[in-house]
Amino acid sequence: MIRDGVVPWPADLAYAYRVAGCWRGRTLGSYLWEWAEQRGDRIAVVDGDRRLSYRDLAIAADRLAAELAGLGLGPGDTVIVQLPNCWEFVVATFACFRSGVVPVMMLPAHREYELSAVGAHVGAKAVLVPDRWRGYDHQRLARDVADGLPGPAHVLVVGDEVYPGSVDVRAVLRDAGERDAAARRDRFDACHPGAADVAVFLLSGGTTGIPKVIARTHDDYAYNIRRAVEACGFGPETRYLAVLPAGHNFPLANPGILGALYAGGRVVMLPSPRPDAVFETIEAERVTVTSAVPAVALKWLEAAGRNRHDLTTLQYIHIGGSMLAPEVAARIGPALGCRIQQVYGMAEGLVCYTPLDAPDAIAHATQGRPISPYDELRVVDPDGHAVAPGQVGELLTRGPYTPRGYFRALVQNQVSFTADGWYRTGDLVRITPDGYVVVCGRVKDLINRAGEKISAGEIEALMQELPGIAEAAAVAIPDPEVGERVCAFVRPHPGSRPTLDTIREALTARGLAVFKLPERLELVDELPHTPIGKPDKKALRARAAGR
Ligand code: AMP
Ligand code: DBH
Repeated sequence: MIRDGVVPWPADLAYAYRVAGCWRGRTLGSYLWEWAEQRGDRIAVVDGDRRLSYRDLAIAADRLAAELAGLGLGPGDTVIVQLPNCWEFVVATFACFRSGVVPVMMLPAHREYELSAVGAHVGAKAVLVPDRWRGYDHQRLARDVADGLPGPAHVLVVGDEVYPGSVDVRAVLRDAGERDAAARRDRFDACHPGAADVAVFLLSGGTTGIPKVIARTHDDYAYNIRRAVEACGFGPETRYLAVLPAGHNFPLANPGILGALYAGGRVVMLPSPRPDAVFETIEAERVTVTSAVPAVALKWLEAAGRNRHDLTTLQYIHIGGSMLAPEVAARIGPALGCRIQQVYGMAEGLVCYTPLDAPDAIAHATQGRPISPYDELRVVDPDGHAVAPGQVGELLTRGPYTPRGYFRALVQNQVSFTADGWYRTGDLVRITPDGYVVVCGRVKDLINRAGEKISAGEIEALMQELPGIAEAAAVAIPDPEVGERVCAFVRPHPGSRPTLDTIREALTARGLAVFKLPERLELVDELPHTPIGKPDKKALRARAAGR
């Protein structure tokens, strides 16, 4: 069990959440065979030609759980999961839920820098990757990461070319038949984690160089999923298309993959948000709902005019993750023949949805209201005092699915949480008289590129280490396509002249994910500073936007 480093809810509140029925004392893995029994041959997961019934999913998950157990992994051990959207992702997630092994959900775009830092932080005992993905050798990456971890770690690979010494996940799952299924079921029914234990580790975009890992318990995540399912009207008829990276909280659980399964619907896994692939799949699989960040939705909007596919089954698109202009929001539905539900959410917990039947004024111009009546929201000024109703301020939040701290982050938690457990979202919002949240901006120092949060501090720390760079600051530049891009301001050492290419190469060599690389460079003789001597980001942002 993982307890050290997990900040618990106060005991009286935990009791209240149980009594109120938020926390039901069940693990996410405990649902799997119940579903298999009730829904049997109904299709749960689709990935290209591959179709898994609920029963297939339960058998496969237990088979992989047994493999993890055979490697010596049990309750409280952690595994880095870095898979594209594929059926094996769903199986692996439930294999973890069944066996009590905690998955750390990483994105396919992450590289050695991120995997190593997070792996060390959680003490990962295994790394699960595809063999290759988009021309990149993830198997090799996993090997390097595993070798660099403080303790021994296994490598598990989904693919056709698995190196000796790694576990061939497809071979394991080929062997997952009815034989022994009952015995495995009994085994993992008997040896399961507790509902108050950590079910999954999610990553936060965060604002510092340290990876911020969020421990979500079975109780809290199951509640989050259930409420999101209700807010979005998911049911047995739901066919959810997962195109955003599956390990992200939004497509994973809001309501996303886990919500569609919880509701008895079907999940269609697609590893690319490209409009043609998406439109084709919507038609082929009669998809009813999908989710997108604004940058992706914009691509679909542009492509809608030349679409030749039948999209009439599509009822809703959930859009969230970064700012969406109301005028753009208003165009998406008509262009694709569906409605939109805006979502304002965070891996740290709180999730808001516009109602299914919201009038356009709300669906287009607000980011919705919290999914739980037990969510607490406060909007405060820079001194921490509540602003007048309807005024803009920073949003603080607490609730039954918003943990009270990051995992193993005593120092960071002093900054990101108040003493009485409110999470400082770093977002500027106002709340309308009828309780809808409108996101107006943010105070935290990050760059939101197509919904991927990039910590300015992380990029700055890495640039600072490069020879030739005396001082560096990273800020967002507005961009019509992806919302924001990273602009680096660099004061070089005398006589040195770094270029955008050399900086990008050096950061890539450090193992940084490509989406975080600066896309513009400004060389300066002097960086502007704030009175306490930090780079003046406000001034730099203005300067960057002005060019
Ligand atoms: P993370 O903490 O990495 O899970 O990212 C959550 C953050 O994404 C939020 O705190 C917001 O800054 C941003 N975000 C999520 N949804 C929206 C939205 N609908 N509009 C604007 N920003 C959003
Ligand atoms: O950006 C996010 O993290 C996010 C956006 C929408 C999220 O976590 C969510 C919905 O659950």
